[in-house]
Amino acid sequence: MIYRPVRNIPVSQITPREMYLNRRSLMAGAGAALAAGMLPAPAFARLETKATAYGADLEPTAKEYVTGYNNFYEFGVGKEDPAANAGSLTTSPWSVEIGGLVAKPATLALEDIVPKVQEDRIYRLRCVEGWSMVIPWVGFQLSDLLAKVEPLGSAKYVAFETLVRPDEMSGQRGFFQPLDWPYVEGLRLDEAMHPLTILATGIYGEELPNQNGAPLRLVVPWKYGFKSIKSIVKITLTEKQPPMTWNIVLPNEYGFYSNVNPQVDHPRWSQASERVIGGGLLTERKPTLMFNGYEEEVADLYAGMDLKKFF
Ligand SMILES: Nc1nc2c(c(=O)[nH]1)N[C@H]1C(S)=C(S)[C@@H](COP(=O)(O)O)O[C@H]1N2
Ligand SMILES: [Mo]
Repeated sequence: MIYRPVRNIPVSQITPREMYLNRRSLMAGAGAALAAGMLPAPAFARLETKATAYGADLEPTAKEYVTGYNNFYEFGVGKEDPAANAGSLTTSPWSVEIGGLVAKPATLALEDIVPKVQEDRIYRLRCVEGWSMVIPWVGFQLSDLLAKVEPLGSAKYVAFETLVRPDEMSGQRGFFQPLDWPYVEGLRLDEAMHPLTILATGIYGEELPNQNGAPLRLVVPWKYGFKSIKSIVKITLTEKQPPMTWNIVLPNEYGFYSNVNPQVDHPRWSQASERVIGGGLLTERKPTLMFNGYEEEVADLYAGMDLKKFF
């Protein structure tokens, strides 16, 4: 995970909250950005959503940063690579194989997974590299999907896998491979069932751009961003703690829990503060909050645990 500064995004391109909430001004903003040659052209379908109180007090990061500064190694290791390369991914049709320790294993088409009306939820995203954004997701609780397949009493964890498709994922081609594919992640079952844990299909009220993990990605807002696995094709309920990509690569640096914690530093850098993406000055930093600001909601999950040991 290499730190690279945001480039080529003038302050004039920043999309304030009111602009994405108002379709007409959004289109005007996109039009101006297009004219300036700043944005890719695809028109994203509007999703049917209902408002929620999640993140009502948060100011979303400008869309250009959320869709232009990404980590998605399947499309390259640079922050601008996913936006440049992910357009080639076929996201429809899409299905997810759900199995393991469940009563009703199934391969479900995306249409049968996603509720007709989803929720708007604004969450903080804190990357382990030390930067953060605020993202207005469209999604639904992972617990709703898991309920459909009926987890067995023996299920203790949930494992996730991203698509492997070298012909469409440029970062999976070539001699140099930064990671082993598929990208894999996992949660404890109680973390997966927590109401804050969602599967997202959109941002800013519209379908996910491919670089953000279309058509279906996990969002676990109290954990470092790499837990929020993109473009999911497989979900498996397990008894044992499943492997996770960054722990396989660097086990001393990235643990299974990876809860955002300003008191537990990364071996190579402090996690006490974060660089706010789109905060105006590239250097703007703010203190990092325990569990990324979701302490009240999730602290109970870790009662009595040594969070330095279980990092
Ligand atoms: N499959 C997959 N999922 C992934 C990644 C990845 O490289 N591959 N990167 C992770 C990291 S490090 C972060 S910070 C978030 C970034 O999500 P965003 O680009 O939508 O902001 O996605 C996570 N999910
Ligand atoms: Mo990240």
